[in-house]
Amino acid sequence: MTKSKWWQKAVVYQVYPKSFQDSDNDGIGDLKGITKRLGYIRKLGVDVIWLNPIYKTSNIDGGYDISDYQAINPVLGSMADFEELLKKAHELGLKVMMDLVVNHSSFEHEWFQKSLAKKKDNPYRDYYIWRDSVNGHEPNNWGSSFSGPAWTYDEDSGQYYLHLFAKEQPDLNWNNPNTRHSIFEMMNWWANKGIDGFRMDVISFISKPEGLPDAPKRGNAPYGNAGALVANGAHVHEYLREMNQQVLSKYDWITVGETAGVTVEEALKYAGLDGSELNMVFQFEHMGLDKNQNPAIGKWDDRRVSLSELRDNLVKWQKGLAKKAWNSLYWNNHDQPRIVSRFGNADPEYRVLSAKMLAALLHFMQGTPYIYQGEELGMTNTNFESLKDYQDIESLNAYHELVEQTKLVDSQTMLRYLQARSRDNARTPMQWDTSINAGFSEHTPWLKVNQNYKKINAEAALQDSNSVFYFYQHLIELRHKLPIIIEGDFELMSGNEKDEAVFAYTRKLKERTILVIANFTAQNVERVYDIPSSNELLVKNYEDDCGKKLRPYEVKVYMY
Ligand code: TEU
Repeated sequence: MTKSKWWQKAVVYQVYPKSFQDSDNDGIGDLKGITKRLGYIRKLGVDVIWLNPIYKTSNIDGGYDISDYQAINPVLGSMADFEELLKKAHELGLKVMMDLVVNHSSFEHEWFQKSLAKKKDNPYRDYYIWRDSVNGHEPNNWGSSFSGPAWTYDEDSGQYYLHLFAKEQPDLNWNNPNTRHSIFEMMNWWANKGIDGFRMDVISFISKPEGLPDAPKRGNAPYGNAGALVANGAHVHEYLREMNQQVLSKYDWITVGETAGVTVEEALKYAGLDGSELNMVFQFEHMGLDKNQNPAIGKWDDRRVSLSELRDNLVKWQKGLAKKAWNSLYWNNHDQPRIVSRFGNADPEYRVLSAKMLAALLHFMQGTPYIYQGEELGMTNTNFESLKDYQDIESLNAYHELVEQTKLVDSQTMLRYLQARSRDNARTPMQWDTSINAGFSEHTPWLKVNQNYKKINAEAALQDSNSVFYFYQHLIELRHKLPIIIEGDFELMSGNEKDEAVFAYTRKLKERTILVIANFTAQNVERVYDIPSSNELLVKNYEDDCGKKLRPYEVKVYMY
């Protein structure tokens, strides 16, 4: 491997601004709140903060509906607050990565407002994707990711516009060179502010297929699955190479594409080590393994993933990108339920053990790790009992579509599915201490605080040397210290391929080996691995080492 780049050695911490820290007691987190907590993030030892969108927004999808790319959402603060945050972060040695949402804008964005006028010489019409109706219907059968059709009719101009997400999120037309130019200009404007990179929202969707044909339906779903058809479109790599030339190549940035529908083959292009497109991508396959077996129901379920399936997938990505492209490593983000509840065990007896096991398993793999706020505390899913507690557009629309319209799921079952998979599980306020609303705000928070905050909070974690927090801190320190974690070759332990309880792999660099052994179950199991005797454990989540016996959720990392 050639000399590693800084972002290959880095660890990223994701902040969902609305839910991190409220500084003005309106119940919504804000930029000043984040600035106030930079010391905490620094203490964890990460290198980069990724901020979910903080721009002016119509606020129907947690800020992923941007109405002005160059203005700050006033609810979160001002441009001066952002500059202060950036300056303080840099003083602490933390880089700041912004969210770039340019598959679509908000319907309130000036470009879309101008686009509405259907005049022959309207230069903005073609910034979005407008089509005539076909036989009095939508131009094709595509469904929106948030339920319903992906097309909305505009009475005044007599055409439909495309929105792969909510109707308030019209898709930008990347086919139009002027659209691309405006986007690149905006990115350069942020570069001048001194930011350190971009996470690019659904960037795999920007090139739509020629002629916009119907998409295959999943089972008896009401609409065609547009995502599958649109992902990795014919021109996406061309557009990203153009972006790279016009913007990215000028800066020493970190860039990560959120690439729903990405395959290993495609990732080799998006995230190739030649640097012609992006640094890395978020793949989604391991987040879809526990989806419903009825494709029409999609992600909604509460079943557990099998270890074999999870391992097969992670190994495929480790091996598939090795020496050719770069992985990102994540268990959580603002769209996913909490990992300790999902792949671990949130029962008080096992919560800390399983959170540590999952952390170690991921952090010794090759790639850049991302930690989502609260993951370092072992925060769990919420247990909202009523639909009224949810705020997320995806969850609410899915409930209406699946329970009320298509009746594919009954209401009790759907409430269980929401508890298991709703995006709101990630978005409940950060748990800082035992004071009112977990120290997030003195005002009632925009989304209910998880009731377990008296036990699970940052203050308690910082006082407990055995906490999940210090475990993550240790993993980050090791990554910064040991090149084998960045560069070592990944290999599954032989015989581990079908093991339903234990995941065991090695990393190797020159004469050195790291061996990771993780028990995914709440049972004692025995496994014998051929390792040199008298080895000190580099990382462990129990006090001692019982040799071949692995206790519930035990993880052991040897280096020899
Ligand atoms: O998510 C893109 C995406 O693929 C989602 O459909 C994701 O799979 C889903 O939320 C999981 O349930 C991005 C953002 O991360 C998300 O928050 C936005 O809502 C979405 O784009 C639209 O901008």
